[in-house]
Amino acid sequence: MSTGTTTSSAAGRRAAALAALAEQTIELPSWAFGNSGTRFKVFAQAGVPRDPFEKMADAAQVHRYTGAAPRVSLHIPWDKVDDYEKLAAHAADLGVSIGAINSNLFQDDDYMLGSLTHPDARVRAKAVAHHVECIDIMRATGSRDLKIWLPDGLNYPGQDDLRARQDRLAEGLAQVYAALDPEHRIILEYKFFEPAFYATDVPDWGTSLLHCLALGDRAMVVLDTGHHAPGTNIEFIVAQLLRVGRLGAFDFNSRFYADDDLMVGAADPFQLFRIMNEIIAADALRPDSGVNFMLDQCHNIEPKIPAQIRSVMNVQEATAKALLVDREALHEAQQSGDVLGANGALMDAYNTDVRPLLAELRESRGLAPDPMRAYAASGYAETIVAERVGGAQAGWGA
Ligand code: PSV
Ligand code: MN
Repeated sequence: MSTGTTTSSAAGRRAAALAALAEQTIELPSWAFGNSGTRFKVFAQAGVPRDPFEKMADAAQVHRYTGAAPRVSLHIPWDKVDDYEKLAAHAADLGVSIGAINSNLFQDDDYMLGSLTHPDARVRAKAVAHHVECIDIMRATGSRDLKIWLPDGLNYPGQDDLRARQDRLAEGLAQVYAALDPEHRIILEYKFFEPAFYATDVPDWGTSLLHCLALGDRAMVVLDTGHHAPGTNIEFIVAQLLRVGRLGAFDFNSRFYADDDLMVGAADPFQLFRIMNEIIAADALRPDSGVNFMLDQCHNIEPKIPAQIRSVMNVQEATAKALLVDREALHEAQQSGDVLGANGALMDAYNTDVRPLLAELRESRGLAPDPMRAYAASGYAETIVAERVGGAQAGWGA
């Protein structure tokens, strides 16, 4: 990144921020475009895709107006198709590519008591085989990341042996890891509760990291921002995982109470800024840093394509603010014990209105300055409502 200006001046930081933002990419989840809801109700929306090909078309709209969302994660079996090369070619025609492949171990009756941790070896073998199938899909689609989130856990003390489940998990993960190609990675997500309420088998970053360390260099932790107890200092976890080179990806979303899967930056934009501040401080925004910035969201009551556009913009805004932090002033204040000065350096950046900067970035790349307005004016929403009549809409379980 050569800006020709030093980052010690405000103009230099602005120029450097523009250059870094131009390279930033955010991966979209295919399931954000399907119908979703809570355990109380899934609301169907008109125009929702009926298959993964239509999901790609909707995701491509988000990329078209933001210029920052060129990859789409798939969830298997939700996104099962007969011909994955054809799906990848369709994505490429639309200007996007296939990102992470998510295994799904939470919607098969066999997995009621666990998948890779299940007491029955037959069920564990089935879970491993599902991952091998996902790896084949990675080969056909050119995907790098196999994202694993296990719903495994216990509802009652004594229900199963906590330690034996960790051993079974380690064994199953090792089998999956052995099936990867050299360019592939496992990214292992943690979550402190739900669907299990007493004990989850991968509840926290420490457990995920321990399994990743045992597996090898190509196993990394996924941090889903909605998967922590209220009040958790998430940016500390980010800093710690970056220190040891094991932050593989984010699943960005917002939460007010549990794993709400709301739009990232909607509940706590300051937390998102603090997270991105750790990313920038560790120089981990670079496309080759190994951190995959993904969304994992569901739009239950709001229209899905603009909600994804808004989410990408929210990540860009938090990133822009973090890029504008005067790191020299911050460092100096930290070194000299100037508590208020250090805090002020962060708050000055956080309180900057970066929307003009991002509008300038978009215009310099031939995009409309306001992606939300440009999408609304495009008529795409009306077209899909008119055209997507009949068939079964995609959704959880579809
Ligand atoms: C689990 O809550 C999770 O965060 C995992 O990433 C799943 O794949 C995803 O949600 C489904 O939305
Ligand atoms: Mn997630």
